[in-house]
Amino acid sequence: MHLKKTSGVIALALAAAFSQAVTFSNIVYSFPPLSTDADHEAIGNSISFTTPNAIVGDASPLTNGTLNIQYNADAGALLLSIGAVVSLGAPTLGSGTVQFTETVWELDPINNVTVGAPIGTISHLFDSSTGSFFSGTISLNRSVQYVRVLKSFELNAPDTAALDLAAVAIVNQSINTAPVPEPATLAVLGLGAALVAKRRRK
Ligand SMILES: [Ca+2]
Repeated sequence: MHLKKTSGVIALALAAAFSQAVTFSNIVYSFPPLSTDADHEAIGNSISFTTPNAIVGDASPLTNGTLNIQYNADAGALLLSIGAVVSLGAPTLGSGTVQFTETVWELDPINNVTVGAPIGTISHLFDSSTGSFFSGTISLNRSVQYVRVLKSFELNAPDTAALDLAAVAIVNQSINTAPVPEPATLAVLGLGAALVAKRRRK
């Protein structure tokens, strides 16, 4: 009887540990030509966007433009934080700047609308002195299961005598959910079951 109960607890813990796949939907890229050929790949809790034509400056007919990536996510559990990684792919040169802003709202999944004010945001300005990589974590001011996320990139590279370039290439996102038992917790639960089994054998 006692052993059965412990096994049940372990089964629940394992279910919690493995039920964390995030569902991404309603992915919208705007605006062409910066968003042309944009694509994504979702793996587990993460999604990676590629934007091969998001480039302005001397290498493009454009000197400025905005690239937006929006999506909905069902975390399958309460969401704690969101990791945001931006890789420009090419260094920002000369007058080039990329203003990255990410905003997170709670989503009403039935009506496909946001609920109230944003629950988290992060921003970063790339220029010729910052390097082409940014990694940050968005803490949410309340835990929700459904979110809408908008990533906005304002690219600017007005022509100067120098080589001017601003581009965005790869944008990664990881969704951190809770509560997920850590391996140590599972090990303790396993040890408990082993002890119970041992006691019963005596
Ligand atoms: Ca130039």
